[in-house]
Amino acid sequence: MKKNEENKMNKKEQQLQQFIRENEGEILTSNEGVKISDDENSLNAGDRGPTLIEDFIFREKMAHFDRERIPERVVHARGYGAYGEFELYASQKELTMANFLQNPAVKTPLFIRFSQVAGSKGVNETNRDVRGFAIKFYTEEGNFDLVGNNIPVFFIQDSIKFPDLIHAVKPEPNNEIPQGQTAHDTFWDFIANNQESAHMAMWIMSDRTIPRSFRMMQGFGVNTFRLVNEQGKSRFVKFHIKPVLGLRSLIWDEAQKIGGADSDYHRRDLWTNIEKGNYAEYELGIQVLEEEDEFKYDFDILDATKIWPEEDIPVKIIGKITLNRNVDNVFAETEQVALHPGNIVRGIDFSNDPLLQGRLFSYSDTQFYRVGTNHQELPINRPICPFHNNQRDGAARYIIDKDRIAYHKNSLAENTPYTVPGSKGGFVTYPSFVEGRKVRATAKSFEDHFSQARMFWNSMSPIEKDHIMHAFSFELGKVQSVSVRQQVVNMLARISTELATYVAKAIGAIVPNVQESQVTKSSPALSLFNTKVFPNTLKVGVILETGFNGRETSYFLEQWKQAGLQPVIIHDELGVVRGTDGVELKVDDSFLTGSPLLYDGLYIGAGQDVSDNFLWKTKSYVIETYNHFKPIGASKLAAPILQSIGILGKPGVLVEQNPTTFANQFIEAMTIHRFWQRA
Ligand code: HDE
Repeated sequence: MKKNEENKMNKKEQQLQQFIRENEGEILTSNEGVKISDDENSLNAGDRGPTLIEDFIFREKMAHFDRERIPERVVHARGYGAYGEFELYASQKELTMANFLQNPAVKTPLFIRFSQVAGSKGVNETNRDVRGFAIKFYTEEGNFDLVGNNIPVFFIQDSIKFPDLIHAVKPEPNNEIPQGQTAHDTFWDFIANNQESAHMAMWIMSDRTIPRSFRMMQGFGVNTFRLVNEQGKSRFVKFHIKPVLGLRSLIWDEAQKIGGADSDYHRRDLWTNIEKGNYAEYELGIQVLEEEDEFKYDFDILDATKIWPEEDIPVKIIGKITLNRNVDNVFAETEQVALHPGNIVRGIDFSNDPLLQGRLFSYSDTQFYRVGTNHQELPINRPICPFHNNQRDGAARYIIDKDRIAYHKNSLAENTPYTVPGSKGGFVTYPSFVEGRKVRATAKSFEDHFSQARMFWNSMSPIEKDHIMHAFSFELGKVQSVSVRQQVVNMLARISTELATYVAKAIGAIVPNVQESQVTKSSPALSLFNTKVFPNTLKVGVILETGFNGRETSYFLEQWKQAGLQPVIIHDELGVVRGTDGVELKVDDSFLTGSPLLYDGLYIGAGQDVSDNFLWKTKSYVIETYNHFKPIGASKLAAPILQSIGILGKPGVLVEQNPTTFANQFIEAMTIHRFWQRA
């Protein structure tokens, strides 16, 4: 509990304290409390004889171990979480009676679990995939879960198709290949034959699905919800989460290779930065739509394959989320957390969005199966406000309800626990009007699958378009079925001829003679390059050879740290590296343990004499960094290395002339992060 030592505990942390056990320095016992004298030898009949069944110590230890795993989530299996809090900027009383959105002085504890959708629990973390962005707000009036993704739209419109989508994206069942990837036949077959996916397909082929860090990606509630105020007025709402550091992504070549260099890349980034006090920060925003404007747009506001363009319906920023504490135990907290879009509080309500409606069943259903009947009692899941009801028993019941009465209505306990009306804080469903025949049908207003896909394409910068074309070419290039490849190109041709032509050429398909979408609208907010970015927490690999300029390098390191960058000292071997002026620096990574993939930029400080090994390794680091468009800086003595590779004077390649100017120029280059002109 690092953060607690510094700050006062919030209510959730106080609650968790009761369940935390520390074992260091304690006597080893069984779960029944019996002190154990030997934990290494089973009880045998003679020292070469069989184990005796009476060995209760062995039996308990092994039986518990045999049951250590619970089923992994059927989707979003690999995930990583942290605690934090939400600060409201100003009361949202006008819009909602949600208790946690009333008073800016009250901080709401929360837990976030980031995840990958398709892979199993052990999948590498830089695969191209949607990232889950799910928040549990522990409000004073119960838990509100915002179970979102880092992409604002979804593949399908009706949740009954979710099992089909997931069967298509998961590894193919006959050979269980490929793990956590969309680059295979069944996935693209699904997309081509369920054309409502067209818009989402554009998003997942963009750089959004290979984020640089959980701390540098957006979150979206995706579904349309309602906000309801004290006067009973309801408005439609979409939730947004925007990272304070801005948006950054990996590039595809890098993402694939990082999978090998560090398959825990994202969790390591989050965990390490929180440990260092570089807390992850985001702002919570809402798009609010008056009920009377429900039919004002050329898309249906209940259709989860559509965004509400920010230029038409602005995002109002209402507060800040800070992740400031790592979990103590990943299983107890991150694995057992049960996030559910159906967990809403007074002041928030559902819309008729058919994707949301089905989700409301699925999450708690899977949690009853995955975690158990009493999953809501677990420390990570229980609310911070009092909770009382007549639900009883079930496997692993933890609470001991003392009362005789477990039914409603009763006279023996004066009908307690008692219900309260809306005016006293009871949850009252918003009485929206519904009418219609029972039908299995999709609304006509859900039929346009291509306009927003085209708008997304129109909104991309040339670099982003290039990446999307490349991503489609890669993914479809992995598809074996010529027919599926062609079907996807046929679909792309309805979005953009330029896109379809590029991809068709790359994968040996033909461009069909269909009309591309005529939509000319764009939404600048969709481009990754239109957010303000900061250099903070980016990593600079600092390669130093013995005899490097001690005084100048120390100055650079100081300046870069002050700008929020994280220098990592790299040398042939671990230990220390010695420079001039008596400067000695601790080596963080050797060429062997490090990798140019893991730094956001590189600086090289050479000495008068440069060993062949240093030259060789440095060159390979520089070439990889250059190919990934990242900044490269060099001391005067190291400049010949860059010259020998032929990159002196190229964009984002800086050689020190004057220490002060160089330190600053390098910070600017790190802020830019990618020098696409090199392409
Ligand atoms: Fe989920 N989803 N989902 N999903 N989802 C689950 O619930 C489901 C959808 C999302 O970190 C499951 O507890 C259906 C959209 C996240 O624990 C399951 C549909 C969005 C997480 C489930 C969707 C999401 C899940 C699996 C179609 C973005 C991880 C384990 C309507 C708004 C939460 C679990 C965590 C997890 C069902 C679509 C986000 C099976 C039926 C749209 C972030 O219940």
